Amino acid sequence: MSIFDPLKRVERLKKARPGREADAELENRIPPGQYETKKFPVLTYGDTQHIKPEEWKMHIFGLVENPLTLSWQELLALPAVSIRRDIHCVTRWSMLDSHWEGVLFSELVKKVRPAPEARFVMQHSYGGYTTNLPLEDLLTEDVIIAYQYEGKPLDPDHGGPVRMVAPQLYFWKSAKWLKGLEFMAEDRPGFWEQYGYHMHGDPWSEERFG
Ligand SMILES: Nc1nc2c(c(=O)[nH]1)N[C@H]1C(S)=C(S)[C@@H](COP(=O)(O)O)O[C@H]1N2
Ligand SMILES: [Mo]
Repeated sequence: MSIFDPLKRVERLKKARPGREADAELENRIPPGQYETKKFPVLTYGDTQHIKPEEWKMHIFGLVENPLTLSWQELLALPAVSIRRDIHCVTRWSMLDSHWEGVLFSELVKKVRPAPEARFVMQHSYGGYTTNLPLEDLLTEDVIIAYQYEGKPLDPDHGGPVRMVAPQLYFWKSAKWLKGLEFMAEDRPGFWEQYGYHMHGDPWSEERFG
């Protein structure tokens, strides 16, 4: 495990100011308080997980009519989509035009059929990380369960073999090494949310904490 105390990390982050000003031309692309990075940082609390694709499984459970366990082969057999989107980390970096390939979350939703009372989803990762978000936010056309980044298999550091990519929210809402999607009626805080991160996390309205 990491030597950093999550609570201390959150306290430090709350005090931090943007290190640099965002480029004025990028005003419509870079949310307030963010700056652009060209390289793709790795942000993991704890250890990188090393999961072989043939051992990877994902359980979709909770308030669904048809709970499902997906293998790597089954995931790859579903229709693939690619997205090109900007991503924003609450530690203030934004990376533009990242290119991902995977399966639309809404494709999986069609298979499991959420119960009418399901309104939130908890993402569960290998290694124990969790993060929660409203089901509504996951149903947009560019939220994918990703297995490729820039045309290559997803590196373990970035969550390979399979991670969530929900680019419209701060990137902590996109679990790496995804192994479970739990449909819930009530919202419940995930890992960082328990230490004060926002339950929703929209970067445009700076839903960082609270
Ligand atoms: N399982 C897991 N998923 C995670 C994290 C983590 O520590 N563990 N960190 C989150 C945070 S804070 C961010 S910004 C992104 C970082 O993804 P990256 O390392 O590919 O840049 O992953 C998110 N998903
Ligand atoms: Mo982050």
